[in-house]
Amino acid sequence: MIDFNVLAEAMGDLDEDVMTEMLRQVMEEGGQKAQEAMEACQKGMDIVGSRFEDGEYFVGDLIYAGELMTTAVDILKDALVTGDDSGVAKVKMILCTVKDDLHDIGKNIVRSMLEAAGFEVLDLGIDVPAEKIVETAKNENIHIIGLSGVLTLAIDSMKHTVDAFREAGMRDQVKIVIGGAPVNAEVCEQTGADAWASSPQMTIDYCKSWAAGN
Ligand code: B12
Repeated sequence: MIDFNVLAEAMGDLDEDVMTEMLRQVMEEGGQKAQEAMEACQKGMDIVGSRFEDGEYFVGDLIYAGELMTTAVDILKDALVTGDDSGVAKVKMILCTVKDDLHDIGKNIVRSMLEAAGFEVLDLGIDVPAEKIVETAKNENIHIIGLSGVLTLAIDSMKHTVDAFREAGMRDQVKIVIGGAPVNAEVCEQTGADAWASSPQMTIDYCKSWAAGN
């Protein structure tokens, strides 16, 4: 029986040994609890964030936490994606972290999951200005855009990106999904995005429905 509170604490304590051992156990037991394990790791990241705010952890600890999260996803990946990839293969989409934000762990997780679900993901990286996203969508004829950001500042950049599509006369040709820690329904409305998602699976569901023309 896996105690997910212990897993969250192990991530918060940056205890790689306990964390990887518990994640391997999840996979050895068939992987059905992979999503719960992922959520526990994210709770652990919140613990890391609070300790950073309290001055107990430093930027080096944040970087190490990021590496641990990437390890966690590598272990759980095969069990995290559900559903088939029919109808999605070769549908191209853009994914990036918006301007002024350098966080990419969540984005990379979402990219891995979208690729595993069959999408061709054009990852524009981090700190990406609105103009570059619009230009790429235009040049590559892409209609699905995923914007990631974890800083509060990122919300302005997301809004700016949605506005840039409108100003380019392309707003009704693209579907935009936003995600990242500060994103919720209110932020979605505020930015004018089409949807928001808090997990890779939610993101996949939106993108699949748009790829199918809905
Ligand atoms: C790791 C980390 C870093 C690492 C990032 C490494 C990297 N390669 O990404 C480093 C050390 C570089 C870093 C730097 C900084 N950080 Co930092 N960081 C974090 C930390 C601990 C974890 C973030 C993370 O990766 N979470 C795990 C991922 C998996 O979660 P996620 O991004 O939310 O992604 C999930 C969902 O949101 C969703 N999702 C994500 N993207 C997308 C996209 C789409 C389209 C969709 C649909 C869904 C989706 O799916 C993902 C998987 O489930 C957070 C604390 C926290 N609790 O979030 C602070 C945090 C975000 N950082 C913070 C700060 C202040 C900073 C710095 C300013 C610190 C400094 N003084 O230098 C700099 C900022 C640099 C910049 N301009 O961006 C603050 C932000 C405060 C704020 N409200 O703006 C936080 C909240 C810490 C804190 N509590 O103070 N950080």
